[in-house]
Amino acid sequence: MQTLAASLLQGLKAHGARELFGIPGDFVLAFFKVVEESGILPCVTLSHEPAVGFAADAAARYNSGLGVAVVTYGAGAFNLVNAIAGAYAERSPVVVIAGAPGAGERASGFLLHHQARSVDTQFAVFKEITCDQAILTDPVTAPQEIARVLRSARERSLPVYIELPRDMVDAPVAPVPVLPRRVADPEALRECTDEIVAKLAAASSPVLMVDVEIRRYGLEDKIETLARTLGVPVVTTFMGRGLLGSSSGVVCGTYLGSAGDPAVTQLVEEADALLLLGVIVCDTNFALSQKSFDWRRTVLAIDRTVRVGHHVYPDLPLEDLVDALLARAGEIRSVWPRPAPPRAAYPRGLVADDQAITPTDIAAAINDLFDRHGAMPMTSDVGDCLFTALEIDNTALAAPGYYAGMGFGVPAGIGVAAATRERPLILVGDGAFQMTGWELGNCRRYGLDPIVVLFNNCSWEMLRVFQPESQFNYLDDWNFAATAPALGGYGERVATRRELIESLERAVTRRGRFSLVEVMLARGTTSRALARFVAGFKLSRDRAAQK
Ligand code: TPW
Ligand code: MG
Repeated sequence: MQTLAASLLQGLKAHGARELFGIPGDFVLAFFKVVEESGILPCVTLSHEPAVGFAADAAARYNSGLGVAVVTYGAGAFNLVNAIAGAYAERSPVVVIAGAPGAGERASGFLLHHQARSVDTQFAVFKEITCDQAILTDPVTAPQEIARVLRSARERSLPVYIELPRDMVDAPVAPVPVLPRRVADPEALRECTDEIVAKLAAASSPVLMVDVEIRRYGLEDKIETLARTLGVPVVTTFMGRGLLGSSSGVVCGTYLGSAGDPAVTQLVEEADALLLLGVIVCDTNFALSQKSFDWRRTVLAIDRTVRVGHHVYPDLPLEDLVDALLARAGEIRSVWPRPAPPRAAYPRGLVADDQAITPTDIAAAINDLFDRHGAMPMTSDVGDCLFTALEIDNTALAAPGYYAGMGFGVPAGIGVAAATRERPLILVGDGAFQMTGWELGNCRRYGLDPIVVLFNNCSWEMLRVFQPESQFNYLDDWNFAATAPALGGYGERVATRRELIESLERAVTRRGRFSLVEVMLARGTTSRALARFVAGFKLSRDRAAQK
């Protein structure tokens, strides 16, 4: 027997969690005490719960494992809702551990502080944005409940919710078991694989498109082998940008319909068999498509369900499907007659002159930086920085390309730094930085030193592209670089290409504190991808409105 708090922490660790992110409060103080004193998992505290959620989400994405967010009841947990909604949408397995009133308090008849409507309103809200939940009120069943919920998080790669009433922290309980993963029914798997193999064998121009689930389930190496064995061209979705980044050149590019690289768009839209592995079928991934899906030519595997043409196979995990396809790859014609398209050429070789900076210049400067010093793991916020990331080499990236929650970039980068101990490069706009940039103030005490490239156009530029007539999209010029020293970092404001190159170089060579490179951009200077994306998005919205 050990305490429930210790059992929960050991259980999290046994299920692959490597650290916690959180903010304490009185309903979770006793649990935080166990966290600190037991040392079972390290804990990073941040300043505002949205950042806790983003950091835990990014840690899960980078580790292909569980992220953990620990918050107090009500005021803390409700602050986490948006980040968990985003993690749900983008299939990131974040475990929410929320403090709650103890049994005696629940029965007291008082409204409790931090309570919204009923005592269980918090649970009801999280039920909507998590795939499994447990309220740990019974020491006998708690270990099994925790095990079930953590298995759900891993199996479905979605957030889960564990509520820990504060009077339960020290309850003696058994250890948390690790339940085995539920595998595919062998007959269903065989039938499904037969169908896919037949479809591929009959195709003359198949394409493999990958999205985030292949990372969530740790399948990138296998997918690379599959793609090479079959000789099928691979593209990522917009949301899946950065996948297979460490493998040398198996990815042809990122599909973004009319806003993307025309060669990639043509490849996808003219494919006579489209294998979508772990792909979120959402508007940011597909609304800019010139053609609607022809389901007869499409295989879609997502959320433990495989759809082959019009046949649907439930309870069929992607891991099992990929293994089965690998085992059968030899049966499929391995080289299709048409050559793979040239891979996207990314801008490089930025000239150090006194010209003003454009978003493409930032991409070029970062590509050059990576050439000189090696690639860094990246996170990006929403805004033109994310479209600019499409012009940076296809290296590891975590970004909310579908849910599009602003404020993700900086805390996600902190999460990546804490979880991987690698040094991340964070891309963020001025509007998004206004939301969560302050979190950089937490880097110093954890010895984290991310490099932040802040795209300061004094504008909600992406919205201005949608609706140029609106004055509210003009933001003031905050002097972000000047705030960096107060937050324990270095800040430099750059306005010319020479300054940009030199500032990035200084940032890389200086270690131990965060570096903020505040890049001044003229309003109206956007990446080409952003302009084309917004135009295409508006078109598809108007088309949908006319239906
Ligand atoms: C939490 C809506 C999408 S893009 C954008 C807004 C307000 C402007 C971003 O400004 P920023 O970047 O960061 O300066 P840039 O390149 O466009 O200038 N609230 C949330 N999420 C979203 N997506 C919005 C509002 C939005
Ligand atoms: Mg901006």
